[in-house]
Amino acid sequence: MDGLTPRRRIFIPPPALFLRKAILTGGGEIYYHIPDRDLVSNGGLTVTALPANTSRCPHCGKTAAGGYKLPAHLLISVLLLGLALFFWVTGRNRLADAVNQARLTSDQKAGGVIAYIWSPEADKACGGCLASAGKFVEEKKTAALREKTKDMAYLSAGEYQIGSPEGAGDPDEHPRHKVYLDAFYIDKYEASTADYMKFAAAANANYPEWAKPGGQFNIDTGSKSYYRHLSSVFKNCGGCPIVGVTAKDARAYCAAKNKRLPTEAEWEAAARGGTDSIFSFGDDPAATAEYAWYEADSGGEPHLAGRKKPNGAGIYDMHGNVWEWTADLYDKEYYRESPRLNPAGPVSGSDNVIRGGSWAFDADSLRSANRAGSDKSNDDIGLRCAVSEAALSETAAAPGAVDIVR
Ligand SMILES: [Ca+2]
Ligand SMILES: [Ca+2]
Repeated sequence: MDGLTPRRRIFIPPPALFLRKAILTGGGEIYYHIPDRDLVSNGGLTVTALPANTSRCPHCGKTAAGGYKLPAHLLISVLLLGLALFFWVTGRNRLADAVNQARLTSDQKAGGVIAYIWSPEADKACGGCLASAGKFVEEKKTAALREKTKDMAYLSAGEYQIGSPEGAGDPDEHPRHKVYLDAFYIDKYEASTADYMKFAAAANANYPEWAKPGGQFNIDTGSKSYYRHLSSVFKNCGGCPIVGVTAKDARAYCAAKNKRLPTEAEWEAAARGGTDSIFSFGDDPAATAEYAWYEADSGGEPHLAGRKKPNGAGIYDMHGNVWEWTADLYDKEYYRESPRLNPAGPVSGSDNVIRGGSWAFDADSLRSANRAGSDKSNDDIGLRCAVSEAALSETAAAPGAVDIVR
């Protein structure tokens, strides 16, 4: 573009005109929008020029020469932004929190309205489109949340009872106690081999032991045959749960998906699916094969995730198939001292908690309350991820993520 770089920074004290005109040194004129979300510290605004052949706002049909209506919503946002900046530059530190909140709110509202105006859904009479813009932003948020929680089960905030009653289970499951958990989502399925391998290949790191380039346990090139009995599963069953990963690998995989490992308490609450019984399907182990791959029906290998019946929360394979890493370190005394509110495990320990039993274990190991720990990967330890509802709403609500400038 002659005479005007596509992006340049100019000083326009807010509130500012929404559409501006610039004369090109090479001749002609262009119009460009001011995305007010790009407020910079010197009080200026970053502007981005529209293509040289654009002379009118594609939705308003207005040019800078004519007086036209700004959406009141946007005007208020810009004013709020200016006010926030004023407080900020005049150093009113005691108001810092309020000002930051005002800036954030203003930024998000303005971003949402601008995103709407540029969207195909926009009402052409965009001077008075606030209701439409609000609906648009709401729909975008809902769609983003739906996408982020696809194939996840929701557990609402509240009290959950975990552990085993006196006289039942192992010593480390006592006492049975109530914990309060904030709302969270947890994957309905164990992380699959295909999905995990995509992550490892993209990162070129965190490979499972059986596929580690040059590793001694590599099923094709390694000197140790530990994982080789599962070679056919690894190569032919992408939907089978990943195994051979450490707790550290598991954390990295979940982090790459903007998720995290569930805490041990979250895992047990999810596994119970609203029940206090030994298994999510009751107290009788006779029904185990309907819900789980374990030593009696697995044929000595993991199976395609999601093929057995789900629990009451719609989650599959919490009993069996593969053990699952949790975020917590293992301490056999932890249920005695665990805090009531969102317990996150002991601060030190050598093992990470694994839960749920596996294709290689008996029904007793699959009990909802059964606790175990490991300090290394194995051919029957996998994972699933979780995410706090609060963490999701923080990211899903940011309309600034929409690329609004053509
Ligand atoms: Ca499992
Ligand atoms: Ca145990």
